[in-house]
Amino acid sequence: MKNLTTVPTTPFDGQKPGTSGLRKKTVEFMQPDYLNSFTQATFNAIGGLAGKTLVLGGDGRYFNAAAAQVILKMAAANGLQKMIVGQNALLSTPAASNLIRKYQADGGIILSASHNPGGPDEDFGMKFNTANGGPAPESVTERIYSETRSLTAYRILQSPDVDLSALGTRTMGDMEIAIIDPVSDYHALMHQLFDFDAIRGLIAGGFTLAIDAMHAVTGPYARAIIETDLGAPTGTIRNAVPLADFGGGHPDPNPVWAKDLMTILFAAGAPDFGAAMDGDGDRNMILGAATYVTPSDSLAVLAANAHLVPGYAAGLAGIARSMPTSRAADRVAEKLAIECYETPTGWKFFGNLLDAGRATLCGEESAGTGSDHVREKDGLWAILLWLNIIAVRQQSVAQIMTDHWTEYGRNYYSRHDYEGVDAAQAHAMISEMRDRLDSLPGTGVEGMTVQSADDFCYTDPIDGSEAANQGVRIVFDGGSRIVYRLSGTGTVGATLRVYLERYENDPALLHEEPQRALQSIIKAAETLAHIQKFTARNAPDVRT
Ligand code: VG1
Ligand code: CO
Repeated sequence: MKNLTTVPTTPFDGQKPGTSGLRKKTVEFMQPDYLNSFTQATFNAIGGLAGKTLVLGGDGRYFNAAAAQVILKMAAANGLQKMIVGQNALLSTPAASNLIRKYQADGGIILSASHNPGGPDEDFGMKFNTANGGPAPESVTERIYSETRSLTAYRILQSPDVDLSALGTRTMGDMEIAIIDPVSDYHALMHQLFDFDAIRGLIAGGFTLAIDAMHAVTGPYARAIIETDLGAPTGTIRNAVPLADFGGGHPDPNPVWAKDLMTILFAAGAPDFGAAMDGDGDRNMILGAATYVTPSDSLAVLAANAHLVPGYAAGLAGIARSMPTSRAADRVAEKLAIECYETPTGWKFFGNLLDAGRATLCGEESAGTGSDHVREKDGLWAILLWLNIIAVRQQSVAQIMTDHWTEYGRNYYSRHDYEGVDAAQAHAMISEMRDRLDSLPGTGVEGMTVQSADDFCYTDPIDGSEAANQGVRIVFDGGSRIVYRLSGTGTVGATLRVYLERYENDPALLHEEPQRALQSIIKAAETLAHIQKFTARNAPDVRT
């Protein structure tokens, strides 16, 4: 190939993918050869690119477009046959997953640091998805990391940038580049799952919505589907234009970062339904008028009602949730007499269960819900599933929640995050807890007795692979639970996540304020782990 260069390089430290790809400060990603080295390591780890097809796109954050050009030139130099790219290098994570599956690509590269803020002083990220459309499993990310440790050179084509703003087919060297509309294939997939006429009727009947795309990638998707197709008024989608810095916010759909939306939904004359999605479109927050639905409850409600929706009318094969996610979904699975799987944090652990047809719905407490329609969590899908269920049940979000808790009881739930704390201290806290696990069962804390204490170790039921040290969990008599784990997506210091849960089925106690309902669990979490001492904080930064 003409103009092909092989550039010598030396390994960069710390190119180890975390919970969801490699996530670093943007300046770190932009230093000479950094992106190139990680890209070459990824290509090497999957056995080269000759004759293959990949999908490429990102969430539109700062450096997205420039990084896409580098990856194209490197893919061409590495012998890729075809790259399917979203117009302007944009693709939501679930849309990328769909494209990989639909066009039987060999995998895909998603440029995103998801819910982390973007911009020159913020975060950038890169994820590799495999041919099933899902995040690379640990066996693959380990291979990528090991390639980064021994890399001596990368290959790149000296070529002008490709204009990614116009749809159509181009070539670069011997590689074909198909520039496609990022929305249309995803939009078609949604039509296969949902009753659009029913949702259209709901909206035409006066049901009002406010959807916050948080200046991230889902704006164009939500506009095409919810405004143009389903008939919601223009302006229903807020912050709908993707911006390189997400307007200066964290594109994280929770009550703290989507505060403006919360205010609207909790004000007089609030819309009937509210939702927000994250940077790369895989997370969702669901709200009703004066109602916040915790992600764990959302999974349970969706599982209990999915049969009302065409795509799931045949019922669910099983449910899967990440370990720290509340056990509300387990109660639904029990009633449906289907399996409920408990996996480590991170969507990659759902892939085998979905591929094997063992689970239909999956969810995480961090605002991720999805199904076997793709191999990623999917924010807009979750919104449409809620809307379809509401259209059938003709009830408000608040009424659906009350009915659910009356039937199943309520798993009060909250996550407390201590962000950017001293990493050594955070690790010391976890390791001290680990050392004491064996001595905890039978002891009393804040009036409760510890029933079991362990560090979650997962054995994949399909391929037998193991993932150890996935979070310290303390379970009390009566089913209350505390989980401690360190984030694998942060880029500064360490982030400690403390997950708190208590089950309640007294009909008179189903509408408490969650922080109050969890008071003794919150105290027990401090008593057991000395969070204040290790984090040097007297309160969490974020409570969701
Ligand atoms: C967080 C969430 C986890 C989610 C991951 C990626 O990971 O807790 O549930 O799968 O982000 O989501 P961690 O390791 O920081 O707790 V996303 O939307 O950033 O791709
Ligand atoms: Co995300």
